[in-house]
Amino acid sequence: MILAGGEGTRLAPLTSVRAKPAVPFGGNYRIIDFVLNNFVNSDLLQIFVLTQFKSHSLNKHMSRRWQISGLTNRFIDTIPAQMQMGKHWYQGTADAIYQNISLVEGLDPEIVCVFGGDHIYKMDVRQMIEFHRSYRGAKLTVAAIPVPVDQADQFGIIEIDENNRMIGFQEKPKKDVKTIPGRPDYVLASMGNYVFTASTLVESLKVDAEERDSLHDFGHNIIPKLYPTGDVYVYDFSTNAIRGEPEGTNGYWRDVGTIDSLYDANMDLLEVIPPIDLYNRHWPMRSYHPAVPPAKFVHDQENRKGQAIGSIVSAGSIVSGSGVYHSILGYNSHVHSHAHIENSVLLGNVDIGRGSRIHKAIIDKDVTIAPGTVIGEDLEKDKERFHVSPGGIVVIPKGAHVGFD
Ligand code: ADQ
Ligand code: ADP
Repeated sequence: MILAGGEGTRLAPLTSVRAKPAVPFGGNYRIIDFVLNNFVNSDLLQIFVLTQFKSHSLNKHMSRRWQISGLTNRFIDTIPAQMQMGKHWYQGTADAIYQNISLVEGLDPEIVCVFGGDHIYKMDVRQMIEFHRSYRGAKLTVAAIPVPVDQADQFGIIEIDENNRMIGFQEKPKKDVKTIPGRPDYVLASMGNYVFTASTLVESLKVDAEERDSLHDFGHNIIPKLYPTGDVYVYDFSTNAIRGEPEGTNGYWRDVGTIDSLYDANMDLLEVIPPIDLYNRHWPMRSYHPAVPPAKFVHDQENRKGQAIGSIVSAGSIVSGSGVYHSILGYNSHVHSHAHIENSVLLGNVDIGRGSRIHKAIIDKDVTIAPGTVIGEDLEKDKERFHVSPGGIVVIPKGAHVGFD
């Protein structure tokens, strides 16, 4: 069960038009492709993707690339919120699963994975399931990773004993945070990925559904109630190993919940040895690819070079008489003569006019930038027109026509 309904308000304006898992990432991908590839490459192919808010873009993406159904018992089904249990949308993540519990019961599985749909990482899910199975009587296993203590209020914070058993859990604590023994600057954070023994999941959700003051949320309600039974275990994600990934990149996981973290994770892909290798043939990264021509780099009429350095350029793009540096260009990005693009992410179908200069920007799809426009050099001025993140990233919303007035 992939939870793909998050509103993603902190990613506005990119999420004003689409759900967070549908936000384009890394030139060719959408955020949800990472978790889906994790399951497909782990050969786990009974997948429900639960959607709720602003799901049109996500649905389109799912049906174009990820729909499998038909002759076998393998499927990826996108499930919209259907008010199965009365006239209300999903109250919380646990309620999202509860409202679809008949899908689980219909398959009568031994184990159910409940994973978030909005993180950038590679995980061989089989290794986590094997870990869960290795503990007799395990009811739930939660994947975890160390994060700096100043981010503790964004995550479920875990305490474990020497046998990987969960002995404490605080959802997004504001104070009294338990740091990792011997590492006072770090806490052990839940990745929001759960492997449940199926009977435990069904039972816990049914009990929770009856509780009036519950938020019906895994982090707030289900886990705190379950771990005191002594049968909840914690999987150290950094032990997950994938063949062909660069050395030293184990444990790379990014919660791209804010503009700055989304930007940073995109920039990570530009490193010479990136923490996520999109070119690893042992872990193919599927996504939807429109039928567009190859990327092209041309000299303009004045014989000025069109070039991209330290960058990722997706198909359909043309860089003509202009320079693209340390940037990611999504599909059909057209960069005209004399333009200069640096440290930026173009999500696709963007037209950058002649002589424009773009620095540290995220430009959403279908944007046209007028010739001679400057973005990202005077942030005070940019703030009058655009969203500028705390880290100084200028975000141009989808469909904008910039600089034509
Ligand atoms: P958050 O990510 O803050 O914390 P939440 O906003 O509930 O938790 O989202 C969890 C997942 O569920 C996301 O993938 C989101 O897209 C999805 N989701 C949210 N509302 C949904 C809905 N109504 N329908 C369908 N899907 C929905 C959680 C845990 C923390 C943990 C972090 C790790 O609660 O303990 O540390 O994830 O990021
Ligand atoms: P400029 O960057 O000089 O403002 P354009 O972006 O309009 O100009 O085009 C520059 C060059 O890009 C053209 O000379 C042509 O070689 C190439 N080009 C433009 N459009 C296409 C296309 N649809 N298919 C292939 N090549 C194209």
